[in-house]
Amino acid sequence: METMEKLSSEQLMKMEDKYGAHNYHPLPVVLAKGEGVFVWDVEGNKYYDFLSAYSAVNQGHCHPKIVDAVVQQSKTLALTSRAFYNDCLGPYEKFASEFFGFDKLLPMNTGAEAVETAIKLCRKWAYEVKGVQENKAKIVVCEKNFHGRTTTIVSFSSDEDSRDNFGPFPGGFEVVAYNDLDALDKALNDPNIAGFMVEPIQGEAGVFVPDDGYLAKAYELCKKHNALFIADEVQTGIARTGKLLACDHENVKPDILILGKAMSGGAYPVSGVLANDEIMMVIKPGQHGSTFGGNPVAGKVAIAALEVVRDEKLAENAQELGELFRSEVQKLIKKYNILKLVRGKGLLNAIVVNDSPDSKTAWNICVKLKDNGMLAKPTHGNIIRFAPPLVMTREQLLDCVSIIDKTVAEFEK
Ligand code: IF1
Repeated sequence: METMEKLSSEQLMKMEDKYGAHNYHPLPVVLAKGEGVFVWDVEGNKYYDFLSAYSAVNQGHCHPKIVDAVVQQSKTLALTSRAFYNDCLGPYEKFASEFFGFDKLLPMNTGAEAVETAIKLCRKWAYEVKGVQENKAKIVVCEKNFHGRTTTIVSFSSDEDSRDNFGPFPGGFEVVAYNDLDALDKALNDPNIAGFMVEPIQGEAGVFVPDDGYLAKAYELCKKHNALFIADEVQTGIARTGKLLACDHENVKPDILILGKAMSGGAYPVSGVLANDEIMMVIKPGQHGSTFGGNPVAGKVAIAALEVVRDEKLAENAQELGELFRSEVQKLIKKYNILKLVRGKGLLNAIVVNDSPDSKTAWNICVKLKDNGMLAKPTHGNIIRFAPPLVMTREQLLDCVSIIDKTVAEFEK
């Protein structure tokens, strides 16, 4: 048995291949250390991280304040379950409710669990408050959505890989085109509709930013039809798009807010839903829960992670550096045929490569970016997502733009 400290990247990749389920196709790099915007592989090569664990590491890798919160609480009291009270949950619930401006928080662990919680909350509100016929509630969702990987959530996915051969599926979802208010209005015009769940920017689909005003008008349509507006901000939230929440760009206050990922800065699985009492209080004791949901470590980590976002002004930084990134990449698009367009908000951006969606070009560019010291990964086909930690400096961002420039030049025919 090889001793752990001597294993090379090659050996570690082979070990994962032999002993791990093949549910991912990672870029061929084995990371061993992270600090701020940087990660290092097993051999000590240094990279800029332009994925941030899919926007979970907004505060930068191993932020000392967040790590300290994990360590201190883990040494004190890690898990009580909700069978008993603990001295961390109330302060966390208060902090998060006030931080985002809602009456209450229902704490969970992963984004998918928070999405499932929002679905249950919305349906229960529909039956007990709106008066929808029992078992007839429907939630409107968007084509090309990504809300997680449970069987209920993938039941309304338009992505075959996410959905196929995982049935039979529960019903209760209507799919409409994203960024299409007429389609939404028609779908909401059904007395059994409980709510509309939407990503303010569709991340996995390829960083699709809807038209200005889409979220605000969608919210208005929900009010018109007495349906709940549910914002899945698991990926777009926590300062990623240049505001605390992507909904803030349009001053939309969701009826149910879903958060995850950077709620903990990537140090620990923390997620949850926020809502006001007329919605949140439909859940009574014993009707929902989770072993780890709202545990003491999660509470302390989340407070630390959110304080970092506030104190280090990460939303403002994301806004400023996002504009810089898109304007610099725009120059590269003029320079290279291989680059088609750049889109995004704040530091959630994507570059679309000028090639067919099933080409390997985007992947090959990412492998070359890796060799040049920068880690990014395609979302689908020819779209590469660029989402660095929000603690990046202007100089570091410009350094990365020059890495993209140098790398893309090698692909210019
Ligand atoms: C994977 C994608 C991103 C999310 C939104 C809920 C969840 C996610 C908007 C569920 C999670 C992750 C999941 C991870 C890769 C990543 C991802 F490529 F899958 F789609 F970011 F775009 N809502 N997204 O983006 O949260 O349960 O994962 O904590 O499954 O491959 P989770």
